[in-house]
Amino acid sequence: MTIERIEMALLKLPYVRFFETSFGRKYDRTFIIVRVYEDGVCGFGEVVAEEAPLYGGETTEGAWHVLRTFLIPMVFKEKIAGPEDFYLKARRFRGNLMAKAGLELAFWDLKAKKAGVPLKTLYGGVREEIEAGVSCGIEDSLPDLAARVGTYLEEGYRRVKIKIKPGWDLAACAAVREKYPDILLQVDANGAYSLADMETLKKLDAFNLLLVEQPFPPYDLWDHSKLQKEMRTPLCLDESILSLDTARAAVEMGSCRIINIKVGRVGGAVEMRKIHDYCREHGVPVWCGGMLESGIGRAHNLHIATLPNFKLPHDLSASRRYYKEDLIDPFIELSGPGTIRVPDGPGIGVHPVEERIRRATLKSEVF
Ligand code: OSB
Ligand code: MG
Repeated sequence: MTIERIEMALLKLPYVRFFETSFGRKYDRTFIIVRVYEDGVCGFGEVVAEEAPLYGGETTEGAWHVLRTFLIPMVFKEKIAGPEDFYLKARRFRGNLMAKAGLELAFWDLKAKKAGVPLKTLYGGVREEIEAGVSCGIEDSLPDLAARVGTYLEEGYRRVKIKIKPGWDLAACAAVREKYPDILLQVDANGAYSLADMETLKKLDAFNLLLVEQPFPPYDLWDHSKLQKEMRTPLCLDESILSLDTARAAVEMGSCRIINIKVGRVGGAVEMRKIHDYCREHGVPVWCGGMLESGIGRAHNLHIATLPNFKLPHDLSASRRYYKEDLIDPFIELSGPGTIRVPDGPGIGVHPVEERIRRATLKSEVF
């Protein structure tokens, strides 16, 4: 491969509705779209870093700096031949996993488009349809939360995740369970608790949850292992799992029984597959998390979720759950009750609409 051109754009898109987590309430998302060109074919990637370093340590402006100063010059100087080659050569730079993933994913899309196959074929995906799920933010009141869950169920979702934080946990679960005793339900704390909250967290066992996601901060693998021993409900790690090595440490320590894989968080699809394969060999199911991506990042996630050990419903919802004007044509929709059909065209299989990208662009740069 000889890459002719790389483009980066910083975009801002308003959410259809605010999204509140234990980090706070957000009304829009700022993110980077990366385009890689070869022989007139364009591969698209999305960098999932957010404006503020709350979920992880990276930021959009930091990722922009790392891409333009280190990763993109490396691609041209070292004649990067494809995604695996990029992965190996980019390892000399520490961290900055979201920046690396955005560019690596553009290489994957390009490679699949040039081969004329859907991206899932390169990954070894095994299904045409994936199990959708919806992530439900913190609301102003418990009745608002129950109503919001009801709306998503009417739209066809079968699995609901609710965000929790100290003071919005047991009562939130009770409010949802009272109205919907049988739905597939799970919770996500985004690291808002500590061992001092053990007694509250243990009470989550009463709500028949699929899993409890990331109760403690990212680096507290050991404390997660102590909590898991005390709980019947499986713990699932998100922020803590940054690589195959952290996944292996978490599984060996008993810090979780399920892993949420986000391709951006782990630095790209090569590392994603290593984690996937390790978990498969050790009987640890995984599922695909989301970062409220645009249709470009979400299409990438759909292909990833076709791998065999992606066994629980994902944080993958229809375009209209996130953005009024998603960047892609056609929009991603539920294809049946609680499922999404994976696009079967070449690469990610969806068409980013140039005009919509341009309208949302804050700045761009061509290399
Ligand atoms: O922790 O899973 C998370 C969104 C932004 C940052 C972190 C998380 C989330 C979500 C949304 O829960 C999942 C989605 O994209 O639907
Ligand atoms: Mg999470």
